[in-house]
Amino acid sequence: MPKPFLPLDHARLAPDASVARAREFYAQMDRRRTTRHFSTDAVPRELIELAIRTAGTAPSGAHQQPWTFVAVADPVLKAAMRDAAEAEERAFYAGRATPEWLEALAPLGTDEHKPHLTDAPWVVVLFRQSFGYFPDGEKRTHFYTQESCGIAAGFFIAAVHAMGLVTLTHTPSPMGFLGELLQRPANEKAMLVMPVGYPAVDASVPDIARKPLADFAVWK
Ligand code: IYR
Repeated sequence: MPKPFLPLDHARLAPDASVARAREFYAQMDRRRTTRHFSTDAVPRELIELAIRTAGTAPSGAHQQPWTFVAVADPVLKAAMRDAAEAEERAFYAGRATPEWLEALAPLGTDEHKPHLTDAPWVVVLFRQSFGYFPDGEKRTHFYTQESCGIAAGFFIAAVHAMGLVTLTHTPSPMGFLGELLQRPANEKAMLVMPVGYPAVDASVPDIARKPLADFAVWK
């Protein structure tokens, strides 16, 4: 039996109010920067919960919501994640990465040291549920999980920024160690590691600019 539909809860804005809100939101998002330098200052769990709730409002393929956010505050676990990530990254920077890849990363100043994994008070790991289960335990195919989790990650990042915190989309590679350390089931694949916290007092960012609109928007 299909579920009944409900009326959409929507308040139409006057056109000038739309423009004002759009400008404000854009200006706020345009101030977001990725920094690798985190303060060790504590962040209340409620804020992380709100960011995860916000991520969970993302649209998803067949509304399957194929994501699991694991929020890690335990210093022992964070240290274990850092050790494992740095071991993989050492192999990456010392040979696994192609020269082209290393050249592309050079302006960002990344290397095998991942202090943010222990400095940030929270490390949130996004797992993609590549498939799910029906209530009777039968395997359930999930659709468009990469796209769905990518959108959810975007909402998470926007929520973190809106609350005055910073995050970093860290992609240790390969990520298999995360499922093991965090004891996730086989249907969950680690996708993104996002330390969350305040920036360090002396946090810096690379001197890079965003593309002009004309380079990424096409009008027909
Ligand atoms: N996973 C490595 C390398 C890396 C790759 C990309 I693409 C980046 O945008 C940044 C880093 C690391 O985390 O250092």
